[in-house]
Amino acid sequence: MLQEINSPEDVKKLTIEQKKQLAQEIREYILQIVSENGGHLASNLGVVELTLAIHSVFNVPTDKIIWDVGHQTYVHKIITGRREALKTIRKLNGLAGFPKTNESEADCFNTGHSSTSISVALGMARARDLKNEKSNVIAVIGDGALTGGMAIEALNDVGYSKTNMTVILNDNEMSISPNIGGLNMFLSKLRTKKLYTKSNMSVKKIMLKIPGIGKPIVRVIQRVKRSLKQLIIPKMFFEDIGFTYLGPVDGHNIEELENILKLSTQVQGPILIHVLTKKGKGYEIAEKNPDKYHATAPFNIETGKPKKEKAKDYSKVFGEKLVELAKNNEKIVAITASMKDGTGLAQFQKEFPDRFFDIGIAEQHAIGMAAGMAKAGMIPVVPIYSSFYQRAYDQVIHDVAIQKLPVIMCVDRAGIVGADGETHQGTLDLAFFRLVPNLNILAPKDFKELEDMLEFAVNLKEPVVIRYPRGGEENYKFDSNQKAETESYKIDSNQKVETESYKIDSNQKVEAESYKIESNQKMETEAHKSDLQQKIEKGKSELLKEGKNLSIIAIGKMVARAMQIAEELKEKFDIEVINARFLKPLDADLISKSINKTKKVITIEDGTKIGGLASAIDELIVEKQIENVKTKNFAYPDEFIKHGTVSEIEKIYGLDAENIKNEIIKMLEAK
Ligand SMILES: Cc1ncc(C[n+]2csc(CCOP(=O)(O)OP(=O)(O)O)c2C)c(N)n1
Repeated sequence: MLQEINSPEDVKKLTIEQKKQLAQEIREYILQIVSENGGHLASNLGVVELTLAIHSVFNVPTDKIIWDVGHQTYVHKIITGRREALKTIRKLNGLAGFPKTNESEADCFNTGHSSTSISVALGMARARDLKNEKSNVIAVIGDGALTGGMAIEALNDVGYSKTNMTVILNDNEMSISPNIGGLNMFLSKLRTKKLYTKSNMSVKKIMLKIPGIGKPIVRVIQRVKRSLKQLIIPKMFFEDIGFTYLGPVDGHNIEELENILKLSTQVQGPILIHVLTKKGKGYEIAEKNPDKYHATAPFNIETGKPKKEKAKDYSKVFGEKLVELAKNNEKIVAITASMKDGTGLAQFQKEFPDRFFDIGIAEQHAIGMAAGMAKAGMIPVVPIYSSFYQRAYDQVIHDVAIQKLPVIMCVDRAGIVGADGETHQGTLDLAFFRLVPNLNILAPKDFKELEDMLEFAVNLKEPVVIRYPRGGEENYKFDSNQKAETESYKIDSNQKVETESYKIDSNQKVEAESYKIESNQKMETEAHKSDLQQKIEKGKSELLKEGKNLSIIAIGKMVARAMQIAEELKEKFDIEVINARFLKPLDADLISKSINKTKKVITIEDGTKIGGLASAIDELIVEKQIENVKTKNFAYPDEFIKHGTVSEIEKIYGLDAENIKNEIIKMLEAK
C-alpha cells in the first residue's frame, strides 16, 4: 500500500483498516532506512498513527503543521511526496533529517532545536487573523520539548490570546532520557485519567466552545463545575491558562485520533490535545530502549546492535575525567539540559546522583542555575552541544561572565556535526563566545588535552569555555613528549619552559630567533607547576614545531591537521605550528613573534571565519602593526552549512588536509 501513497490525498482516501495496514508498512520502511542511514528512530515510530490522522483531517499546505524539534517528521515526509527520497535522508544532497521549507511546501517552518513550535504557530495564527485568512495552525510538541522555556512562554501567551490554534502534545513520557520535572509530574496525573473516546467525551464542555450554542446558561453551570473540578481534575491547569483541553487520547488509535482532531476544528480559541504515544512503537528493541534508539547510527535490525562499534569519543573522555576530578573535589556538580547520554554524563549521575542535575531541555535555565551554584561556592560543569549553547547566550553573558563566576561551560559537538545539518552545526560558538568579556575559551587538540583543560578549568575559578568536536580524535597521533625542537630551540626532558614571556636565565641561554628559553631550571607558573608545555596555562599557546617559512596557527581538532601537513611538507618547507589552545585570552606574544618571523600565516579552525580564530589573528596583526604579512584563513564561510558527513563537508569548504596543503604550496611558492 505504501507504494500508492504520494500525497496526503492518498491517505485521506483510505479506510481506517487500510490506514492501520499503512501504519505497519510505514514502520517497516522507516526501520529499514534508519537501520542503514542512521537517524531518529524511536520518535518516528511513535508518531505514525498521529501523523496519518493529522494528514487525514487537515490539509497542507493551507493548514500549517509545525513540528517541534522536527526529528519526528519522517512519516510526514513519506506522506507528503518524499517516500522514495527518504532513502537519501541525512546524506549529502539528500533529504534533511528535519523539516525544511525548501524541500516541500508541506514543511511550513524549519525546526531542529526544541520548544519553538508553539511560538511559531501563534505567530502564524495571528498573521492569519490579521490577514482575514482561514486555516488551521497546529503545533506538534513532545512532553520533552514542553520543558523548554520558550514553550512555556508561548503557552502563557497563547492561552491568554484566545487565538484559534491547536497544540498537540505528543506525550511519550520521554525526552531523550525519561522526562523530568514538575510539568512531567503534572502530565503523569493526566495520563492516568480515563482515555478520551468518541463515546465518552464531555460533549457539553466542548459545546461551550462551539460558537452559537447557548453560552450564558452553560457559562453559569460551568463556573460552578470548574471550581469543583479544580480540586480533583489536574487537567484544569491547561484550562485555567486559557486552553480547551482535549484528551488524553490513545495516540496509536487512528480512529480516535481523527475524531478528536475533527472535534478540535469546531472549538473556538486555543486547544491542547493530549496524545499518549509509545516511543519506538512496533519495534520491540526500541520500545525497550527508547533512549538508545532516539537517534542512532546504522544498526542491525534483528539484533539492534550498531553496524560499527562506537569508538571512544570526546564526550566519553570528558565524562570519565569529570568523574575522576569529582572524586577529589566535592564542589564539582554536573548539569545537563536533557542530554545526559549524549554529553557523557551517565557515569557521573551513577556515581554522584546528588551532584547531578538533569534540568529539562532548558539551556537558559541550566546556565542561570549554574551561575547561582557557582556564586554559592560550587563548581558547576555544564556540557551542552554547541548549537544549543546559542539558547543560553544571555545567561552566559549576564549571569556568568559579568560576575566572573567559575562556571565551566563545555561545548560538545563543536564544529561540523554532520548528518543533523544546519540547525545542529556547531560552527558559531568560537565567534559568539569570543565576543564576551571575561571568558576563557579553550579547545583541545586531542583527548589528553581535553583532560588537562578540564583540570585547569576546575582550578581556575573563572568562567571557562572548553569546546570539542563530535566523535573522536583525528588520525594524527601527537607524541606526548613532542615539542618544538630545532637547531636553535632545544629542550631536553628535564627542562622547564617559562611560558610567561620566554625570559632568559643568566646561567644558560638558548635563544631561538625570537624565543628565549630557560634551561636546566625548574620554573613554576602561577597557575600550575607545568611539565614543559604539556600542561595548560592561562593564555598560553603551545609551540608544537618551530619553522621559518610559515606559521600555522590552529585550534582544537585542526591542530592535528596542521601538524600532519607540516610533516608532509617538511622536505620542501620549514613550517612552524602553533596550537593556539586559547582563543581567549589569545597568546598574543608567542603568536605575534612567530608571525613577525615568518611573515606568512595561515589559520585553521572548525568554525566560522567571522569572529573566530581567523579574526583574532587578523586583528592581532593589525594591532601589533606587523607589516608585510601574507595571511590565509581556513574556516567556514558566512553561511549555514547543510548535512553530509564531516569529511564531505570539510572537502566542500576546503578544510581537508589535501586542499590546505595545496594552498600552502601555492602561497609559499608564489613570487
Ligand atoms: C534546544 C535543544 N536542546 C536539545 C535538543 C536535543 N533534543 C532533540 S530531541 C530531544 C528530546 C525531545 O523530547 P520530546 O519533545 O518529548 O520528543 P520525543 O523525541 O520524545 O518524541 C532533545 C533533548 C534540541 N533539539 N534542542
